[in-house]
Amino acid sequence: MNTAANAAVRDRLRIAIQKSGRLSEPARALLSSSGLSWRESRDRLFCYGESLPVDLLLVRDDDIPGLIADGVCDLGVVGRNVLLEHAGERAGVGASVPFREWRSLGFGGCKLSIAVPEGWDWRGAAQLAGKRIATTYPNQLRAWLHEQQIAADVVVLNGSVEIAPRLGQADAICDLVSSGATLAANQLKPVQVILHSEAVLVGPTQPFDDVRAELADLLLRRMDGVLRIRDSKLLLFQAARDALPHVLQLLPDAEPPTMCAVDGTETLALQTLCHGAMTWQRLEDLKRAGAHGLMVVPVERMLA
Ligand code: PRT
Ligand code: ZN
Repeated sequence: MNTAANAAVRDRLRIAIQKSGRLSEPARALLSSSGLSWRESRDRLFCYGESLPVDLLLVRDDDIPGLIADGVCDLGVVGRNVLLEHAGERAGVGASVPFREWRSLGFGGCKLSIAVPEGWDWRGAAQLAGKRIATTYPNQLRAWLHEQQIAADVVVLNGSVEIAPRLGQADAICDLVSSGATLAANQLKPVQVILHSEAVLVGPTQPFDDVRAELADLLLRRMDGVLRIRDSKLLLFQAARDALPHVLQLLPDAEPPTMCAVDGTETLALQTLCHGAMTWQRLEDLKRAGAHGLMVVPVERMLA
């Protein structure tokens, strides 16, 4: 890649996200909740940032680590599985790994797992010794086999890994699983997770040394605010002072509350940010413990 040409864009931040696929909509939603907006180009590969000098490049997810390594993009949103596979590939040929995970983003969750035919009586990883395992993630599979001190053949495929055992290409597979329906449809069962994956924000290992540092900081602060309140609600209620310890015991996922006394009484009015789900059941439990006037309020933005 021509890094000299890229030097001309250093006053703007460029983020690579998946053009179309599982991560593209949630990645866009997260970035727009963080206050970014764009003007889309006609070919929809490049979106020019309007509210901030932060542009989007829409690409295949597998290209994202390379684009960051080459300095074409500054940040990216990609599955941890893809990031680690590329890191393993670079490390395998003695190249440096100039990118790393900056944040986990809480969507695109799945597991990179070993799966075997349903008929196997699975007793542990040692059973894989001498077997052929088909995967599109050879670097992570080899690293895991090495860690487990298992000698097995890694069969590298580009896709449709789940049919490899039926075609006689492999004895087992190592692939991404979310609901498990694809494995079941192919008479396979997951037996061993080798990576818990989700979408992550990837960025360079070295900090930026120009205006992009401030832009990246601003974006991270906003993203942290969005991620923090994603499932959070503001809870308002009143309780008698002596009922408070019991009520607060039921709120282990809440921030320390702000409290004030209701004039001339032993009652306190409280507000607190709760990070877990605020179900009817929880509200009824709180009421039984002495809280009243309970109100659950959605939180739109938060800046710590
Ligand atoms: O075109 P491009 O290369 O950009 O897209 P892609 O086809 O490589 O990626 P895409 O959109 O399928 O997935 C993008 C990312 O989503 C992956 O890298 C993972 O980080 C994440 N993700 C989350 C998943 C899944 N869940 C998932 N279930 N990626 C793939 N799958 C596959 C799984 O392997 C199975 O074959 O989806 C199928 C259905 O899964 P089950 O278990 O629900 O049946
Ligand atoms: Zn891909």
